[in-house]
Amino acid sequence: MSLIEEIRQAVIEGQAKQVVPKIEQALAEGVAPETILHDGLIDAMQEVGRLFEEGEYFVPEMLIAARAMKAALAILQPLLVDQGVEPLGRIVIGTVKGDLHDIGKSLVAMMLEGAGFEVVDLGVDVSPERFIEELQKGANVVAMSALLTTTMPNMKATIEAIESAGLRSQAIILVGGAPVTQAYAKEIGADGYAPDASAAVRVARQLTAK
Ligand code: B1M
Repeated sequence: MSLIEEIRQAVIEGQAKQVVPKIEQALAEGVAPETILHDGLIDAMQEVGRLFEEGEYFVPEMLIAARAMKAALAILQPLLVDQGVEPLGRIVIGTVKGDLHDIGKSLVAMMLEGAGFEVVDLGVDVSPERFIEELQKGANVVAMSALLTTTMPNMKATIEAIESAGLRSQAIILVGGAPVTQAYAKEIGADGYAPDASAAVRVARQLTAK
């Protein structure tokens, strides 16, 4: 089994203590952090989702795998971000109300920060009011993540609340997350959509440069 496959397997099995030294070994052997992230970690979470769908995994197994993934991300974080770039804008990011998935959102936050944005990460289960508070404190981009089809409508509710607060013209709104699509982003009146963390950086750069 290749080292990447071992890392992938350890995340699927939720073995955080094994993942960390294996990643350190892979890095020492010259494997690119991006390869570890995509082929080892993100791929492992896809498999965890598949096992959950097929009834082989339940919520506790998903949680344990998520913990291993987070331990792995903590090692990769300093290696994945560019250093010393001028702040490009202030982004408030969060997973929308009712939704507790934080890995994808945290990855997007980490990449945006690395690309030179100032990032305020509100975490998960974020109400429209919390996003609005940060806009009032000077954020100019609202980045929302949703992983559940049942919580996607809270992106729309947040945009409507921002409109009602009279802040829509000051806010660039970016959305993403596994069930979210470009068409959905357009339908709810978001300014941008990104399918993954690297695309989120590209789209945020394009929108803030306008
Ligand atoms: Co949940 N879960 N989960 N879960 N979980 C999914 C999302 C699911 C697809 C699994 C499945 O059925 N195959 C399914 C959703 C079905 C649906 O709605 N269509 C599901 C379910 C049903 C649930 C519960 C309802 C289960 C239950 O209780 N019966 C429950 C809901 C809890 C809640 O939120 N209220 C639940 C709970 C959990 C755990 C807490 C156990 C755990 C989360 C732990 C944590 O985050 N700390 C968990 C996990 C781990 C998953 C899976 C397995 C993995 C998610 C993940 O971390 N992926 C997931 C299955 C899957 O995704 N294949 C699943 C890795 C991550 C890097 O990818 O988050 O997609 P992702 O982020 C990507 C892109 O989407 C994008 O960039 C990221 C990086 O490339 N992106 C953005 C994300 N946000 C973005 C924002 C942007 C731009 C891009 O701009 C702002």
